[in-house]
Amino acid sequence: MTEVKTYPVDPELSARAHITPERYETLYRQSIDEPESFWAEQAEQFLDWFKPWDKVMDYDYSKGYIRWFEGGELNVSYNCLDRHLATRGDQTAIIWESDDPAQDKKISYRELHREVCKFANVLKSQSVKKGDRVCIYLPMIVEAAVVTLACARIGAVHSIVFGGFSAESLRDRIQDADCHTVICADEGLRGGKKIPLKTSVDQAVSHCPNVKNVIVIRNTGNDIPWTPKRDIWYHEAMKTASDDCPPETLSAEDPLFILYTSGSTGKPKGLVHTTGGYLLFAAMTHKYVFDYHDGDIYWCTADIGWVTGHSYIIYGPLCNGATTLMFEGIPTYPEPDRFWRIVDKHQVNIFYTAPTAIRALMAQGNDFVNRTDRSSLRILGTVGEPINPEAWEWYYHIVGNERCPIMDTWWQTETGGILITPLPGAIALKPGAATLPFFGVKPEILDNAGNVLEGEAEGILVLSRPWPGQARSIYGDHNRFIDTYFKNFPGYYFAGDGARRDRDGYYWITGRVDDVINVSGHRMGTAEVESALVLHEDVAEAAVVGYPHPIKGQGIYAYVTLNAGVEPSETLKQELIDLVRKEIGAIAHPDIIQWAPGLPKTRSGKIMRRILRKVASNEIDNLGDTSTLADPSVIDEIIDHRANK
Ligand code: 6R9
Repeated sequence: MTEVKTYPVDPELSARAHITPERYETLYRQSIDEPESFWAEQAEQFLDWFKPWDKVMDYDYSKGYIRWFEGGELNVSYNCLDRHLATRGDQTAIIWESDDPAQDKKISYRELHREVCKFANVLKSQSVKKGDRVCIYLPMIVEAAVVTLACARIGAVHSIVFGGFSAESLRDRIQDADCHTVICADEGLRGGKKIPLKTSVDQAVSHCPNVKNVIVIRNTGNDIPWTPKRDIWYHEAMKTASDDCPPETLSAEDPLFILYTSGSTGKPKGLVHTTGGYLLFAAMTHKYVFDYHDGDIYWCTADIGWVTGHSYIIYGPLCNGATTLMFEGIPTYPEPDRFWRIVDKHQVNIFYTAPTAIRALMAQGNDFVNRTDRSSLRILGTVGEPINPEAWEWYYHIVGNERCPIMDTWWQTETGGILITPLPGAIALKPGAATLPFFGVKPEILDNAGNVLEGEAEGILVLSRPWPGQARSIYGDHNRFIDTYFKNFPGYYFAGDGARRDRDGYYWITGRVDDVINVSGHRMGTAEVESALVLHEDVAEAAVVGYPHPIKGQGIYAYVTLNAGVEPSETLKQELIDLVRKEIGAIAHPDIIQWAPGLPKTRSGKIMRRILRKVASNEIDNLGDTSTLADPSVIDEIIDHRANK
């Protein structure tokens, strides 16, 4: 391994940072040695409780049993809104930047509080009660934050579905969580293109007899189909709603939201996050990882449909009383300087985005960056996938002018918040490394047999302690929760990622060790894409793997075996791509389809994906052990016709 460059902590930044190197050492040690007192102190410092907890934490991983602050009572929307009114009622809570660069708006804490209270009353008037699930299918508009916080205010459990998912995916998620209420917009707007959200909701809901209400936000104002009685205009309902809505008292372990994510097998799983621990962890990581100070303008470019949007656009920043920027559009519209123009326009200090966006913008050349100022920036962040050192260096030198440290934050939907990350004033950086664990987080590296590896090592990343933001279950299937995360390596949370620890104890995430791929930072189960492909009547079998893609990180490579007698054609390829778009959404469309008369299988009939991955990556010199193949000739045919030569 060649020596990598280290970027030391900037002393000036450290001098004003919440966490210095010494403080990191002390607090980290306390968080591991005396977790109960550590987390009790944090919970008192970060949150307002209606009633204190009886017990800080309790867990038994063999049962997937995790509890934090049991007996404690609080309300998330109270913590994100009401308690700020006295001191920062007029401060901007959300800066909204439209897809159209000519439009933006600012909403203060007082205004946001009022809107949330009103919409909470609208939900109540539609008989939505504590514990009911509400599906949210919205673009990046201010109302998305309003309705999310309104659910939290009355204790309804939100299930936000990314607006890029198809009607079929939406239907599955509405059904799985048994939502009776759906909130959507007429249309979304991204890069000047309209996204027909209401039409998708109509299609989805036609298979969901339990859905009683669809609340529609007027966004683009275009005509949309309407089902009287079931459909309600948001603006009309809000007109008459009272703005007086006391927050519901919730237990720390009451569910706050469900969020679906992909696994290596089966359908997407609805991870359940609860109230007290989640909010504490989101707020605390937001403050320390980004060294957030009062008055900072903070921008996370994620979509609220992903966990990053939940924790780091809405809950973490608002709980800390921050000004959080919400952007409706895309980085390249109208031009690839859009991010940096927004940074200048709103004087953004903290900027958090995904490696795929950085790579896409890097490919457009430096001029788009250099023609902007960006001097307001102080801290940069990335999330979603490993960042390659070239992209890291570009982000650091070109975007940040060598002034802004980069927080490469490793975490997951399941973890609720950031687990492995640098801290701006405390931890020296190495391009491509997620560096060190956050407080209370204890990573270990295991070999395949589950033995703990010490010192410099590479293997499977697991966590040996619970942390407050950890998911508590999979909605409706607690056994799957246990099987997925706690069975393979008893006593640990199994994250599904591999990692290497270097001699400084730094963690380098090496990517998924299961059949999950990461396309532009979007997590996808290869099994889901395969299930969509085999729905086509001409397809006998399909195997999907990831391959290295210069912008997306990983691209989707599908090997497809057609039924006997079916001729491959470009038209058929397009039909298959359209089918995946329809079943899952555009984010899952295969980049490459290779017709494969046969797939490499073991004698027991298991597809040998390891080999397919190598062929897709054009690593054909070292296919590894092929002795268990039932029919070795299949490989030659697949290699001859591979797409990436
Ligand atoms: C927050 C989020 C989780 C998966 C995770 C890992 C990958 C996320 C990363 C990273 C390397 C980072 N991942 N951050 N890999 N370095 N800084 O992305 O959640 O959508 O659930 O994806 O993303 O593979 O397991 P989610």
